[in-house]
Amino acid sequence: SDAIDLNGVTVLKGRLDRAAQASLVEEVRTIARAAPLTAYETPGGRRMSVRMTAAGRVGWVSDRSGYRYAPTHPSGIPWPPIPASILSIWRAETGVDRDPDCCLVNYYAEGAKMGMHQDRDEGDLSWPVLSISLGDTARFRVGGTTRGGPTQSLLLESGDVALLSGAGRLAYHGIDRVLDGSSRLLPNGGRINLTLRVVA
Ligand code: MD3
Ligand code: FE
Repeated sequence: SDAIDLNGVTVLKGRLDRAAQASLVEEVRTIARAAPLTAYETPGGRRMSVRMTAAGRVGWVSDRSGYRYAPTHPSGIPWPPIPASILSIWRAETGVDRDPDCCLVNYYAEGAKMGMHQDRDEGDLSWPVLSISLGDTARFRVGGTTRGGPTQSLLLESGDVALLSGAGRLAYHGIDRVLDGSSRLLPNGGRINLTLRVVA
C-alpha cells in the first residue's frame, strides 16, 4: 500500500483488508457493549459531536472538571482489555516492544467532526501513536506544531493506518467532516477511528 507523508504524519493507504476491517468492527462492538460510547462535555461546557470509549489500562475522558486519562469509564467500570488482534497490529506497525496503555475508540455519526488539536495528554510524547480508520471516509487536516499555521488535508478511508511519530507526533490535526455513505463496512454508517497510545 502507498505511504503518504504529511508534516511527519505517515498514512499507509489501504493497509488493512476488508476481512481485517470487519473483524476490528466486531472487536469494537465488544468494547462498546462493555464500555458504552459517550459524548463527553468539554471543560468549557460544550458537548463533543464525536462519541468515545476506550480499551486498556486507561481511557481518555472529559467533563466540566477537565480532560484526562482515567482508569474507569464514567459509569465506574474498568475499561475492557485491548484485544490481542489490535495489540498485534500495534507491534507490527510501530515495532514498539511494549503494549499501548489505551486504545481510544472515536465514533463519528453523520455530521460529527473534531476540531484542530494536539495530542499531549500522554506522559511521554516520544512514543508513537497509531491510528486505524474504519467505515466512512473522513477529511483529515494536518498542520505543523503551532496553532493557526498552514495545513494540508487528506482523505482517511476505511483500512487506512496512520503512524504519528517524530515531528508528526505533535502536529495539530483534526477531522473536518465525514463523507456520509462512503463505505458499507458499518451497517448503520458512520466512521470509527482507533488510536493506540502509550500514556505512561
Ligand atoms: C496526529 N483522532 O483521537 S486520527 C484523536 O480520526 C484524533 O478520530 C482523529 O485526533 C480521528 O486524538 C484523527 C489520526 C491521528 C491521531 C492521533 C494523532 C493523528 C494524529 C496524534 C498526533 C498527531
Ligand atoms: Fe488527536
